Amino acid sequence: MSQRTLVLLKPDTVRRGLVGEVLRRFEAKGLRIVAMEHRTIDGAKADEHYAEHVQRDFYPPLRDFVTSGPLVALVLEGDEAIEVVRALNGATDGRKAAPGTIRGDLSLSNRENLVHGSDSPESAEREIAIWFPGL
Ligand code: RTP
Ligand code: MG
Repeated sequence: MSQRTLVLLKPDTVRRGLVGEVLRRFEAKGLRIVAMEHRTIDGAKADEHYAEHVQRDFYPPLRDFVTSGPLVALVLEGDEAIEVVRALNGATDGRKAAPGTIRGDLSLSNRENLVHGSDSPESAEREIAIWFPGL
């Protein structure tokens, strides 16, 4: 079933010059970019996006990180896009993510792990409305 999912290329991806490399992997897989924006977010936007994590111990440094510079937000569309993107992204911790995944190949960090992908249809709907209202 065709789905849409919200993807972030986090500030480490932009800083490290890996936007093209990461987008290439999504496009090569067959996912279509239906919206994309380069922007820097403030703390309030980070809190909205990471509503499920704002009370966690790891959130303050995560908030600093995602607001530390420009990121690229996009919506990808395709068959089972939510699960497919999370499989391409790999496990959260780049040190443990499998080789062949974006994080497994390109990240050595549990925080600076390059990408975000919605984790369910409900999350995708909520996150797309936050980042691309009206889409
Ligand atoms: P994402 O939401 O970014 O796609 O990543 P995920 O589902 O694999 O991981 P999640 O549990 O939702 O965590 C969100 C982001 O928070 C940072 N994080 N830091 N213990 C820590 O220091 C820690 N745990 C998670 C990561 O940037 C993770 O992607
Ligand atoms: Mg998550």
